[in-house]
Amino acid sequence: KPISIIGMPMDLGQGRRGVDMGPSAIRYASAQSLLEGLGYEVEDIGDISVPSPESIQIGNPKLKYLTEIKDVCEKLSETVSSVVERKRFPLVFGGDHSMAIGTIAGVAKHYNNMGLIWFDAHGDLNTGKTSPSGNIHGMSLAISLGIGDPDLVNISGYAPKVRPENTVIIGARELDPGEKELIAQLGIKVFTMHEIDRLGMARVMDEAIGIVSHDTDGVHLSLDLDGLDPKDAPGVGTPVPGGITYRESHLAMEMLAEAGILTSAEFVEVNPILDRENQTAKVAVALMGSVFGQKVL
Ligand code: DIR
Ligand code: MN
Ligand code: MN
Ligand code: MN
Repeated sequence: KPISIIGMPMDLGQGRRGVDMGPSAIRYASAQSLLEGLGYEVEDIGDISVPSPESIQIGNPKLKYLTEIKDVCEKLSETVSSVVERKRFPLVFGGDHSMAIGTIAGVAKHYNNMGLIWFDAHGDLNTGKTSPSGNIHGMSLAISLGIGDPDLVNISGYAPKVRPENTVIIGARELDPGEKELIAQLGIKVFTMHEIDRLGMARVMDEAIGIVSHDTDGVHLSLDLDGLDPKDAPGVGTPVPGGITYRESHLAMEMLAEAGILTSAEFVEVNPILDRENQTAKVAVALMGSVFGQKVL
């Protein structure tokens, strides 16, 4: 399938500058030529326009930059949706994880029942009530499940976007109290670092693929680079030690490629300002290679 790249230079969903440069950093790491080398037809649609935090007001401290995040996620949703309509694979570069609200809104309306893989050190299952930070990047999975601020939950005019039984979280190692409650309440399958250590990534991915592809007609991958260990992906705003290794993450992507289930993907939270020589964008691009079928032999 042909691929359409979309850049989302979003940094309003969290507190550290520089993640708006993530899409540029990923392009600089030669994403497009790698994918073309694998035989794909690739177009780059360019960036969604996002206002800089200096030019706007924070607003409600429990839902920082709510109005602007809603507006730019609506725009991203429309762009992603038109890519799906054109029978192309949307591949979105970020940008902080609040952008997933827009990406998922744009893809999920094209499926009756979409599966979702949330690869992250965090749950992103807070709401304005439970969030310790007020940062919307820590709420984007809850919002996609229909829980949280109605303005965000109803982006693109429908809710919820995905169901908890079709959602898996992989790599979690830092969850807030409200997020743990929501996981128990909704019954979301979470493969924490404990399960990855104990079962191994191969078995975790077998189970995860089984869950997200059961009775679904599309699967979205939302990959937060902080799911990886900070040694392998240092250029992220909220690093948490003890993460998924470079090799484990490749195996996960290779198994997704083999399963052939993905219909859209986003690579988020790349912050080149906090990075060492663009290592994190390079890892993101290498993982995209595996997602799109690159093999050693
Ligand atoms: C934290 C951090 N749970 C919050 N979340 C992050 O602010 O809600 N998500 N960093 O990726
Ligand atoms: Mn995240
Ligand atoms: Mn995270
Ligand atoms: Mn199912």
